[in-house]
Amino acid sequence: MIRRILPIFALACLSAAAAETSKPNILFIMADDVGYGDLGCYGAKLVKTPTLDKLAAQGCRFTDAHSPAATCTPTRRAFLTGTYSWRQQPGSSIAPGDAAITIEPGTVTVASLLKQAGYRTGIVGKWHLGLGGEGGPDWNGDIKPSPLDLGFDSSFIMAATGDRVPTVYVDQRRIVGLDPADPISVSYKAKVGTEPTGQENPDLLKLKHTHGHDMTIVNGVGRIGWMTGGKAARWRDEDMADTFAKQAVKFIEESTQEPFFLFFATHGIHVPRVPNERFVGSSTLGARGDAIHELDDTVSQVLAALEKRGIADNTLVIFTSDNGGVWDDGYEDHGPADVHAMNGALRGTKGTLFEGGHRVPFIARWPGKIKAGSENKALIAHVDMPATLASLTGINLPADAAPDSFNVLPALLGESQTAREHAIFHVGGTKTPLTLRHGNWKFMEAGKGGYGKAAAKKDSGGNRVQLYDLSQDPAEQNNLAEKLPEKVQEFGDFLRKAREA
Ligand code: NG6
Ligand code: CA
Repeated sequence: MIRRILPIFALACLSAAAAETSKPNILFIMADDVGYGDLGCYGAKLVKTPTLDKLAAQGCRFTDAHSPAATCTPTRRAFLTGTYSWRQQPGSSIAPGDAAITIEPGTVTVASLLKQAGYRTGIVGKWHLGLGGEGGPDWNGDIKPSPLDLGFDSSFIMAATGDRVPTVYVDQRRIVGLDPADPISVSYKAKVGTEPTGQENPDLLKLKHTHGHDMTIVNGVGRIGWMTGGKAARWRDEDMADTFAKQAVKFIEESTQEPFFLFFATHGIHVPRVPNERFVGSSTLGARGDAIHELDDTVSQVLAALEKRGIADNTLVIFTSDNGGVWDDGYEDHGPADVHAMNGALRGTKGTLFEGGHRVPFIARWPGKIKAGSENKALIAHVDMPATLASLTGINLPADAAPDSFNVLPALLGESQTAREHAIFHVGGTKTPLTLRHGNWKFMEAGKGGYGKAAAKKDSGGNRVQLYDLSQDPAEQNNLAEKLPEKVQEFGDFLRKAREA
């Protein structure tokens, strides 16, 4: 597959990196829907992100790092498995909240590799990769398979997203605080129980939806999907960021015997954006801006736990986002439009093939190993983490594992300003158009793509073949496809071959 036809320079990188192995703690923070322009250190002026700006000042800020997809589930699947999610179902598109597990137990993951390297492995936060066997999870019993069957020793998660039922946390294999006398039932097909819904009882909503999200109301917010029961176990959205931060801190505090790997997947700043009371009104950008402030605070709580244990110098911290920024993703929780360039100067949003859909902030700090205040232009993607972290920790990837994962360790450590020569992205699905980055070229297949409002506006990237030269045209304004048919042919062939690999 693709890794086996790596250009020579990348093979050279593999051997260089393999020589330099060590076992720092690894804290991988994946935020949700944070755009390329959403942080102070990436140019934001109207929100304040002092913790993340300091993290960047103490480490490296990547300017061409990508989520493998422009939505959540396929990005996370690719990050964990090192396989592009457009290659296979399930898990190539946004998963419903009651989906069965989308990664087959036993698959090599970044967690299973690090476990093999002697790490204590944990996940805290948003999972959104399905749970349970065929037919989905048994919400009232042991939830299996789960992250615990994919290389994680410890797991405190929400099943999907804040806007999807069931609105509960899962600790190891059980729903937290579930009263057996009030079992949960969940459906994505039809209403269950008699609880109010956004569609039938809009007067009960404290946060209005703009599209979708009109099913069961929990905590004054209409959700995707219906649920009933489990009253005592339901979360309060306002406490979610703190709940996850506390669990991340607990994991760090308890990991004293071995080095740890923590996949900390914040829900911030995904919809519904319902930040804690102490952040409400803290920005001039409405709930979306307030949620960015809350996210910065979440990161500060977790970084403080490293300091408290005196292990910050021996911890590789990565902060990134699972896809680009989006303004209205279904609720009136965004504030004024057009005053904050959430994806910087990039075109497109979450759910599109343009750079704004998948070029994301990526900050890496490892004191003494990664130069403070540095910047790196290398093309890298989350799908590279299995090969990269395996190399860092001296683990050999099995031949058939993580086929799309490149070892980008030299770039991560600042020894190189190049990494991948090419990378492929999609929005979601296996039959939707792909987009290719090849050096500074950006090529998009024709066809229906995109999601939500972006698709409705036909600004999703699909529908026609597009070719941009990002070195001259970083905002993808000047489509060169008609002028350069030979490039269109070359890159079209490249993607056709990649699909067959
Ligand atoms: C969409 C939702 C959107 C968000 C997204 C998943 C509607 C109308 N839109 O289907 O609100 O939940 O799925 O986001 O329901 S992601 O970041 O987890 O991929
Ligand atoms: Ca997301």
